[in-house]
Amino acid sequence: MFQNRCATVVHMQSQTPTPLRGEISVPGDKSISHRSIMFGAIANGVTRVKNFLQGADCLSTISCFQKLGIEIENDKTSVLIHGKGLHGLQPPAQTLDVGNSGTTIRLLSGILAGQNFTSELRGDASIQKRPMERIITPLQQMGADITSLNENGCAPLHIAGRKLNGTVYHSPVSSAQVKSCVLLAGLYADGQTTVIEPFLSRNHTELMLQGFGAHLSTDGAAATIFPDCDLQAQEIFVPGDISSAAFFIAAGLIVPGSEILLKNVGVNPTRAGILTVAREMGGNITLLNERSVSGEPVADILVKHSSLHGTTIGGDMIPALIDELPVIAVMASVAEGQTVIRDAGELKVKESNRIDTITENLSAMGADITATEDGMVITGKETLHSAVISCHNDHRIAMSFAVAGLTVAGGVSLDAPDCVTISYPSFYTDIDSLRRNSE
Ligand code: SPQ
Repeated sequence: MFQNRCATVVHMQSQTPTPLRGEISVPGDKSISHRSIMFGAIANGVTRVKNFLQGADCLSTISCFQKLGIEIENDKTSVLIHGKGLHGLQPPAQTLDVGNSGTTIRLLSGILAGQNFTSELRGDASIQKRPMERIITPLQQMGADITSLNENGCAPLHIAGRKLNGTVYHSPVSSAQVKSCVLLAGLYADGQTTVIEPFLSRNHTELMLQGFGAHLSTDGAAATIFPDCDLQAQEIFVPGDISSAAFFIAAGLIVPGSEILLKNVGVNPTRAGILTVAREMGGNITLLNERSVSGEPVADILVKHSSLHGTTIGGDMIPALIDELPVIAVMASVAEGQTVIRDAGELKVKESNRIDTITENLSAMGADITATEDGMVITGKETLHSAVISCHNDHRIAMSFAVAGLTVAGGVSLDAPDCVTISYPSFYTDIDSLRRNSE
């Protein structure tokens, strides 16, 4: 059984792994949940959000906007945001605490840069190491007064809001957080603002802002926003998070005898790279009941245990699966042959340096993995072995290695199992329910 209250997650009793069988609905999408609060707060009227992710990161976003004078009611089945329009935020009485959430600090900075008041943003130990010059540079190009209060250029941030000017920004990284920060600042600028990325990153901001009535156009990896449009409140149903579904896609593929139906998962092509890669590796994955919900493509995903083989992942595929690379690495470590992951240097600046934390932990489990400057090379083995996993308080590392543990006799021990609450509070319960169906 899984035990999520203590520092161990143990796959016990039998020497053969227990299959995962049955259906689950993973929680709401984290990226869309954050954006629903932010855009609802600066829209006119009451935005109602269903299937909102009640994870720690999204609760940090709610708390920041409450401190900015927005009334938000969260009864866990729906969230009501009493929006006050583009110019309705109030000066916060205290520092805004984003916790562990990169999305909150980067997108919120874009909004705060154009206000007529000053604010400060801080976060936890991980946030204080994540790069902020990637948003400071374009915001300063727009005339913003934003500075890092940390000698390493990271949070805390100090923002003295003021009128901004429109710009054309060529981002050196494909990052939805940078793009969204600049587009949100563009709402408060004189003239239009364009962001151009090397490769298109997740496009929830563009789709949702258009849904809220913003004047925004896109052309490939470029997005342009026109200022001073009025946003109008929306009814939003948040689809299941494909980044959370990814753990069960991987588990379903690599644990013998498994068959899992994942209901109501967002399959936006800018997020769904794991489906392409898993199929390229020989994964048996079927999309059922494909439909559109609140402007986002959604499907049920049927996954069956499969014999996987290695593949190469890089270039424009990376932004569409950046958060899934830890669990893809786990899949690769038990696939036949070699998997090469390149162009993924962004992994180094997530909640942990994920190139290092994946390599450290897969090596501890006996995998054949070599870290490279921008990725890793993994040669699959028939089996891994039990190990103690250093999560580095990174939710995606914890869940990826919980999945790796499902394939080995004796399972794995996680040193920080509770960090999954950042994005998937019911993760262990969902694994338990699928394993119980095999008993
Ligand atoms: O919000 P945070 O902490 O940055 O979360 C992560 C994650 O693994 O959950 C990254 F560590 O997701 C990011 C993602 O990597 C969420 C996100 C978004 O909602 O816009 C975009 C991606 O980051 P980036 O820097 O590539 O834009």
